[in-house]
Amino acid sequence: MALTTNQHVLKWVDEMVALTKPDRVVWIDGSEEQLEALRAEACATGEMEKLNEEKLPGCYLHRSAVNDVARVEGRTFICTRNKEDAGPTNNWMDPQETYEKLGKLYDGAMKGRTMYVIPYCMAHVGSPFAKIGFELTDSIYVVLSMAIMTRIGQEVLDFLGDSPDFVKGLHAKKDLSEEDRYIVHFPEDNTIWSINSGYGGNVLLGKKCFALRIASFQARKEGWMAEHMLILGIENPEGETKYVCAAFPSACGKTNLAMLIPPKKYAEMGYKAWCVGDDIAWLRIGEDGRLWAVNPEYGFFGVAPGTNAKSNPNALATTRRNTIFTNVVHNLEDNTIWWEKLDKNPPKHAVNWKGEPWDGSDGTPGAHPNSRFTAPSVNCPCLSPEYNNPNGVPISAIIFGGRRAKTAPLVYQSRDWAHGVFVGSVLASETTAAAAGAVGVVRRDPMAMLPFCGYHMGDYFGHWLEMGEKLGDKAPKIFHVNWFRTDDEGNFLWPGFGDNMRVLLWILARCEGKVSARETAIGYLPYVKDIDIEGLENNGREFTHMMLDELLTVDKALWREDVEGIETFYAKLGDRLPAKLREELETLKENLK
Ligand code: GTP
Ligand code: SPV
Ligand code: MN
Repeated sequence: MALTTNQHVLKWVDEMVALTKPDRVVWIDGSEEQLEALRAEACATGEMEKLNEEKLPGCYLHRSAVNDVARVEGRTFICTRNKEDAGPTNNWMDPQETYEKLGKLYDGAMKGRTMYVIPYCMAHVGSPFAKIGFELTDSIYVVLSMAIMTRIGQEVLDFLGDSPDFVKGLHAKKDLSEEDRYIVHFPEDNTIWSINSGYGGNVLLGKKCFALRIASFQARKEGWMAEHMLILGIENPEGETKYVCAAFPSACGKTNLAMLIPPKKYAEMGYKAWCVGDDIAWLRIGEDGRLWAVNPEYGFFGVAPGTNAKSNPNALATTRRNTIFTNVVHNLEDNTIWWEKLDKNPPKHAVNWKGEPWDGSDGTPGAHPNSRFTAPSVNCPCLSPEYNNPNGVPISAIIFGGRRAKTAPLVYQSRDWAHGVFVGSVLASETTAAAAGAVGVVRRDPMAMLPFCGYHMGDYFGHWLEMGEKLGDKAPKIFHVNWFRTDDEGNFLWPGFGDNMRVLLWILARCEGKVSARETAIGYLPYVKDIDIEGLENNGREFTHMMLDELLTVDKALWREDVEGIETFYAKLGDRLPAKLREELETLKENLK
């Protein structure tokens, strides 16, 4: 039975039912009884497996199809009426033609299946940031994942009332055909159509599809920002907390930084780190003129491999209850799970992510490199007390970062907002397993939004510049970090993880004008003495000032090579590239002479 009398919603649901022809329609009210019944059903059909209730209470295992394990950027489209508005970095199709073409794929796609109607809210229900969406799906895995990742159910419908202001998402698993897989966005119609996938960012439509692609489009129109950013609070021993946002591309360390544990020395001094969000930030200018951020999500969809008691104990703790694991190893010895680098003891009697018997002896990874956990935010031991503040948290610094074996130093600061926008716009990083395709190829990923910006990238940069003008001297300071510099053998030169706190403290000291810096061709870099390396080790060796010095060098020859890449990228954006950024590029070239 429908749970709303909103005619806009009912009419649309009727149309989608007529199109996809499910046997049944079930409205998700968000109640625990309903979700529990769905869990039981998914276990009965084999869609999920219940894990050891004592060791992992409320946890389930799911395996996606082996040809469906990551976002598919080549199959992701932005369908604006005018092709130019999607811009050269997005795939585009004509909206009318796409409705017709995909309409044929959806026709009868839910025959013999159940359509679930999920009302969900991104950001806190009733807050100034809140936006409502519906996802129609024929996957219980999606329903249960959305119930973790977003605020769902009756309270959302009550908040929507009779308003027509909601995002219409349609997802059908169909037959998981790769050729007919489409993740399609119609930003001018607030509509998302996803078909032939059952995996994460392709099908949890509140996440990348709504909270970034559709929301970035809305944000430009409405004067706010939707960004691929974590939000982290650092509390000093005096009890004051400063917040930073950081945009790193997929699988480049957002969840890890967001749940950072301060090194022992700092913890003893009284420093604390608080996680507000690990993937997406919605930012608005507050009444005080500062930039405020909320995490629109309600859970974490985190990378499993590499998560362990040393690298990220908070993330690990977050996954110990009420979590869905996707494509990890199933440890049959005690009906638990495992993934690479969880510990040094792969289970002897296990099933790999493909569902095959596995014991780790043949050298193949047991968990898919993009295997994930879907865990409720409330589980996180370092969840910020401000997480539920509907007004969000004020942001002191914005940090861009990528995976760069060379070129980018450990940290540098932009000269001002416009230069910071330039730094973000030329962000480059090695590709990862989070998206289908080659791994380890350096590509430009502006603001970590290349796969997620719902409109023309040149206009997006323009929007950033405009936000800076509005913020004026209250604008956050903009930085760039790189935890991933390597030596010639490919070893990381920086210990990373919790020790990234040492870099954050320099960043915050800069924001407060408490530390000087040296001006270089690319921006302000720390003096070696200003980053605390006391007690620091890397790869089992003491970390020295010489090592830090190397991480803080700017190799002009490498940077000149980088400039060529920037020029190629900028040329692609044509005349929608703001003149200001072209000037910044000229300044960089001048500085590198
Ligand atoms: P998405 O969820 O795809 O957006 O990824 P993310 O940006 O949240 O990345 P995540 O924190 O899950 O980290 C991805 C990978 O990077 C994991 O394998 C981590 O172990 C590794 N990683 C994270 N932080 C660091 C770091 O400081 N140093 C090094 N060397 N590796 C790191
Ligand atoms: C990412 O790829 O940036 C993710 C995972 O956070 S997904 O939700 O699949 O996009
Ligand atoms: Mn992400």
